[in-house]
Amino acid sequence: MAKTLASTPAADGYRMPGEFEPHRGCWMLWPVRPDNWRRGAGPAQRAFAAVAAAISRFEPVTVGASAAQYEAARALLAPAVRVVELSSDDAWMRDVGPTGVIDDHGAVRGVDWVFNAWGGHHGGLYHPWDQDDAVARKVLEVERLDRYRAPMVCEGGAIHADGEGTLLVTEQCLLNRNRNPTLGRRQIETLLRAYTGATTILWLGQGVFNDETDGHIDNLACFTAPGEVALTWTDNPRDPQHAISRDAFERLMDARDARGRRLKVHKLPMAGPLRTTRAEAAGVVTGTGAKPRPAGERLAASYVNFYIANGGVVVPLLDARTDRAALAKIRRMFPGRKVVGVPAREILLGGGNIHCITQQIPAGSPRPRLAARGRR
Ligand code: KQY
Repeated sequence: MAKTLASTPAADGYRMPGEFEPHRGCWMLWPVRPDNWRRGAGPAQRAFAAVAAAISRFEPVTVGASAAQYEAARALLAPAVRVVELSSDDAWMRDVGPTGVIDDHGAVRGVDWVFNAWGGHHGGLYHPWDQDDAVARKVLEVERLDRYRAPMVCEGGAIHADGEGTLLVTEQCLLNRNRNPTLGRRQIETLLRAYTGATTILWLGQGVFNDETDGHIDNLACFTAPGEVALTWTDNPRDPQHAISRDAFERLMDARDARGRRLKVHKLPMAGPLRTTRAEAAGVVTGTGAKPRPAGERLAASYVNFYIANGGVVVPLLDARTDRAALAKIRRMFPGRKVVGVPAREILLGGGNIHCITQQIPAGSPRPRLAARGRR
């Protein structure tokens, strides 16, 4: 049985690695909710299957599906993709899955953050969310990895690590009263350090305009390597995203990471602006209490929401006018990795993108020191 540990990753010598470090594999969930995914989630399921197939070219992929959806998921997913029965309230594995942490001896453990559907009863996106909150623990059990239950609300999409002691976050999300109303900035920093092993927290301000997660960092900016950050960008001063990205750029240019380095920032132009069409909105069931998805709403489309796999990068294709330029830029950011685009509008319509629906498990083993001792 995977153990739940009472200590913290930092106290035990564990750190959150960069996503560009080696992975054991990737986990996803199967989308179903008809009040989030149009036309009974069929188009989204095909998009998720394409993402899983793309990632499985680089590393093992596991998809969790409910008992009722198991056969449908198995039929649509590529044979290389493992399907396991796993209950959830929706399909955002980045946020409900575990954050992997590793030590210097190759041991892996997982952090299980408290999840409240991006805001609980104060702006959260659906209710209930108890099955989502149980996902990280179940994934760690399947992976035979010991677990830390962090005493704070957080989501995997709210933190990006460089693996060398620096964490990138946004104030809009992590200081939001709908996450941890009794904790101030200093207390949140203390918990982030304890549960990710980071020593330096770099705070950006707002996330991508109209991002329903209260501004997750994973839609705005991410580390592409230690000392290097990709940032969603627009040159259009009339776009509300312009001031957000400019503020983030200035903070990044002023920052020093945990090793004292200045950051190199890669500006990645945005798609669109993109909006939900009338036909798309009409396909979503309303009146359940989940966040409505009206026609005309601006979508928080960002090419930064890519997944870095072993030897590859899987990038959302969002807009025929900008996809080619975005792919070319991302190829320059990741020399030595194969960059693959996957059509992702259907994922975007549900409120996130490829990074939001995936969660890597770092490479390593559950308890290598014990295993080594056993062999002697
Ligand atoms: O940004 C993410 N990591 C998740 C997006 C969740 C959207 C829920 N509708």
